[in-house]
Amino acid sequence: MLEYLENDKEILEILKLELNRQESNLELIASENFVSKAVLQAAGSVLTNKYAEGYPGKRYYGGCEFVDMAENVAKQRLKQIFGAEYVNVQPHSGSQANMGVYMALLKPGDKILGLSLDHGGHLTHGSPVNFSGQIYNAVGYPLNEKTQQLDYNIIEDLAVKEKPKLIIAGASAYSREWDYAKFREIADKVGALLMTDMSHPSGLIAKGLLNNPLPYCDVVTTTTHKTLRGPRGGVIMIGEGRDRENPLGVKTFKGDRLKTMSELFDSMVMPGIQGGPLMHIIMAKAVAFREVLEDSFTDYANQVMKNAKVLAAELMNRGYDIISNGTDNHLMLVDLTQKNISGKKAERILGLAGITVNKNMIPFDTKSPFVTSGMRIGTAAVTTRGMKEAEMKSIASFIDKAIINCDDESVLTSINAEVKELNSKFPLYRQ
Ligand code: DSN
Repeated sequence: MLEYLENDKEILEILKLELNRQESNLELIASENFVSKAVLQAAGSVLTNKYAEGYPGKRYYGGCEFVDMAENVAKQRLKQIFGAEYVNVQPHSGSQANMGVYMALLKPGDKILGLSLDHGGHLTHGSPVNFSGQIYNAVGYPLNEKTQQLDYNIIEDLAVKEKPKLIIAGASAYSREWDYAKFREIADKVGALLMTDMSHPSGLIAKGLLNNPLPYCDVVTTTTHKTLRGPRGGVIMIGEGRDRENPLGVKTFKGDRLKTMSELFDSMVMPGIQGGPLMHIIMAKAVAFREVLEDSFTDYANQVMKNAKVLAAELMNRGYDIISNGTDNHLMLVDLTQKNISGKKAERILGLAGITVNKNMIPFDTKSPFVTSGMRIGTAAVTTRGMKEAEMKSIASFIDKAIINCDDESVLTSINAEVKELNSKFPLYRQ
């Protein structure tokens, strides 16, 4: 496909550099993955040309008969994956999906309760630097300091004290399972709505390897590009039998008081917060959803989790503290305090060794978010390349060697060569 860029050498060169980076580095960022060539083809298709504001059968533009078909296929496949009664596949991102939900259900100033950002939560779950913390009155629940895990007593006590309108489950950097039934119980006790943002583990939930929040929540959002391995984007879902009357009586921008949550979500995503949907991305979401429905995706998701467990165990064997002592999903948070290196420096020197991670705050971190005491590691992308337990052992040893020799550039360069050698056995797009 690169031949069409021959006339734009400047951009062609940048694209080749990025392709080469993805092929030759070890991608351990927990929120990233590599899409199939089929997803790439749909994302790069002529559907990018089409304006389709509205929804299938109710658009503001002519010529939408075929993009309507693409959106309907995406919706039907997504419903099948998670057992959803209602889905909206138009949000451009996870943030847009969450914004659509909040603005549909809440009024400015309403209280929301989500996992604190510095304990693994997400920006859009109430961080003061994000719209969610500016428009709404956000309270964060912490992890238990001793177990470094969710503590339902703490969450319940906070919910009782704060009486939020909306409780948010889900995280960006939390490696353990969620008890959605317990969250439902807490939400019911205080009369709150319950939302889960399952962006990180949704691909694992899709195959029944982790608890499914849809039967317990009023609404569930996810991005489509992490463990779900689709194009960048977001979706909103309501589980079977869970759509209900506009719970808090919020009105649309037009002043209508819509009848149900699903009507509110549709109206809030478009025209409320977005204009024309990205129809090429919606078609790419449909392609990815079909891949998720295949049996081979169960093998993939299982391997992602096995790989994460092995990588965590191998790092712990080498004296690394893993927050909560392990992982139930695709990621782990490494506390680097004992290794006398900050997350910032670890990210930089691992980069020199050809290993891509992100610095991350650990619960009760004493360092700033720009420095941090930890790093987050995920196995979704390397598993897509076909890597298994043996390669996880090599990766743990590369990481350890790089951290031990963090000030020795020649060692980092030699690890980089070993990383390239390993990756050459697991080609991505060049096969
Ligand atoms: N930036 C994503 C992550 O890394 O988890 C979430 O938005």
